Amino acid sequence: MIDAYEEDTIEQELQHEIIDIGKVTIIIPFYNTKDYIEECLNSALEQTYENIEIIIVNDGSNEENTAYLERILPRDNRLIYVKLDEHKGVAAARNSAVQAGSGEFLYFLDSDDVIAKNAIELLTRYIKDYNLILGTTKRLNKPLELMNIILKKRSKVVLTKKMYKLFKGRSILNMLIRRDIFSDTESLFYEDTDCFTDISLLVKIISQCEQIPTVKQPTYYKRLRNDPITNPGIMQKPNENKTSDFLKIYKHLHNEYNSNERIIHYLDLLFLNFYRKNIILLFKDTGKVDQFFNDVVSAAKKLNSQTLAKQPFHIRLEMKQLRRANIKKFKKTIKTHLEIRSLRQGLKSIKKFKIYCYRKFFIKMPLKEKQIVFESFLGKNYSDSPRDIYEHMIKNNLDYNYVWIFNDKNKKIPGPAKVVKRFSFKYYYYLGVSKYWVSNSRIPMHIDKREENVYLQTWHGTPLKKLVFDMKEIYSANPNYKKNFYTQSRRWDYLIAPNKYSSEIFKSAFLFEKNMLETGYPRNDILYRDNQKEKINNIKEKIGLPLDKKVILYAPTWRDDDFYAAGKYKFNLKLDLQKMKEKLGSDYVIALRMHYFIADEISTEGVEDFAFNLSKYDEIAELYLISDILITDYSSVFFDYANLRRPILFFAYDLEKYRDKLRGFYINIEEDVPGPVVKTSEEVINAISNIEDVNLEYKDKYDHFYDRFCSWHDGQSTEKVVKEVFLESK
Ligand code: C2G
Repeated sequence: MIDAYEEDTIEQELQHEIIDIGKVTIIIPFYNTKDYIEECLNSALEQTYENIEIIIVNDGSNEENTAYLERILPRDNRLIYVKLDEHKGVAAARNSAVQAGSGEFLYFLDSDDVIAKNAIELLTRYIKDYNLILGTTKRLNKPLELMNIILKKRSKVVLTKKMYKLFKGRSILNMLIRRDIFSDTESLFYEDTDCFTDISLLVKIISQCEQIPTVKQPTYYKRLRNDPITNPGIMQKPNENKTSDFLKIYKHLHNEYNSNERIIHYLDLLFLNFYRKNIILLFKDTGKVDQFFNDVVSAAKKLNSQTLAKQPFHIRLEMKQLRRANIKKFKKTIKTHLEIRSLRQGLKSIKKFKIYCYRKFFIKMPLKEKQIVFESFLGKNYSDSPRDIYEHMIKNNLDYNYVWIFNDKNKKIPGPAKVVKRFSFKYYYYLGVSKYWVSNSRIPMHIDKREENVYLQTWHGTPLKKLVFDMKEIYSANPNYKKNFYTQSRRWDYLIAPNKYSSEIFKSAFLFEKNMLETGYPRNDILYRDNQKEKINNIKEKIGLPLDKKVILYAPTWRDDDFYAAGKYKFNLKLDLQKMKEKLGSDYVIALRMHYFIADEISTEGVEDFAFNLSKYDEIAELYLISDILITDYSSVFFDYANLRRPILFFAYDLEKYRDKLRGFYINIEEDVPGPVVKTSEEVINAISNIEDVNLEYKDKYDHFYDRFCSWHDGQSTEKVVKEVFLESK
């Protein structure tokens, strides 16, 4: 039961000054986390509670990380640096820090997290005579300077006796612990596993505490490590490793505390929870049942029968079979369990039911060997390389059936393709039964492809801004970006590279190792084929642009940190359209083309005869053809536009933030791009008014740029791709 802490009385007694209750030892284990350590360390050093010591243990990090850490370690007599001679794991690192420390209180902080300045102050304020006090932990989901961390002198505090409720997260972070509840010689953390070593300290705590207060004000900010593939945190290890570690520590502690009812109850609940959340999923693969069966059996045999009796029927049944070591019956039950589980999931919503049908039925139906599903920019338009591939195939009467996916089910496109609405039943059906998928962006995570399926990923641009595994921090709406990207890109069989430079980057940024098609982009064939006055005028007429004016195309990209929700980004138009109209309106009009992630509607009010919002226009390549000048920022559009050898301006008003904080670039934008980098509307107007001078000034750079990024393009890229994927491999 949760009692209210005697908050009122305490508040009256509260002094605003900080009362020193003894030294706090803050323990930070460090293992190859150089990207985060400085913020972490600073947050510890800046504590408003001053009687602290900080012990940082370098747990055998590699040379680069060690050198970095030793370089940034500040000279501060509150800091103790312990260097282990080899990697021993977080438990050993923490144990050695506990030995090295002399504080009356212990506080554990991870080297990739940060604490609020008043974290220790709040905890010391409310610990009173308790052996331990917990703080509240939040997720660190933005760059630190953008986080609104509120510092308060006071907090609501609640007391609880329910140990499982408090410690079901199995973590000892963010709690102030009285050192003298442990004996001096005792080793606090179990060192024989990598994961779950916190549990060994938690059970010691449970044996010493009747009830525990929690400060409700957030004190600790936990980073979700964004790269579980190339740099995983401990708990981002594969489920197999976690399972064997969990079972090991569970059995070890069960033996050690077998006469302590409260601890056994806590451990058993942890085991049952872990079984339902992790082991069951691992057992989707029956090979894993064979591999882990004995280990799980010996754990299940330890369970207290009374705790087990309160579990749902199917868990009791599975535990019974495990305790009898009946693998045959267990496998059968587990199969039914998983079936029911996925059906139950499937019945939660229409969307989930469609996914259920996809996995259960559609991908098991006979494969249509001659059927291709196309999608471009997440179903938003009929465009880009998928469109060129499709049009080439129908023009050449290839013997295939075609399906196009759009958000708009009434979308009209040329040729015989069947149009299917994205995320409808038909969408799942066609993805399930068609042998080929052609897409220029990612197909959602939950659509795992069938083995025989061939997936051509055309991608959508030469990278300027860093991509996926070359990105350090992820500030976008989706914190699982890298993990999801990895899973999704494992499904790609072919990937198109527009130039040598991209081919190299795609290998590292996507960790792509399958078939790289070094053909150039199909989407750029049109720039060689249709670059003729008559065709250009036809497009202008179709759009409704005046034929007697030149066209400026403004096509910027999106900003990772400025969003309403995933895939729905904000955009603040910084170009002064009114002024541009005044200065340039007699010769030019401007076509505004927002990125497909932008949800904001761009206003052209007052300049309707000068500015045309073409954000919804299907094919940007047609806009390239009709424009005389391109203005962009960090969008990949300029790599394609350069095929036309027409002038490009870089309106990079937030260059420093974008380059240094949000993304980072592969090339030096100030040195390597084929046009001027400008920051204000005045500079844009000035450059356009003197465009001939700009052309002359950038001629050499442009030639060099063209050779490096455009030279694979000759108008034949589509044909090469089709030949490779749909003709040669037949
Ligand atoms: N695009 C567009 N209109 C814009 C910006 C982009 O139609 N205003 C289209 C172009 O085809 C462009 C593609 O979307 O090449 C990708 O846009 P980027 O701005 O480069 O951004 P992003 O979608 O993040 O892709 O390797 C390239 C990167 O993946 C970038």
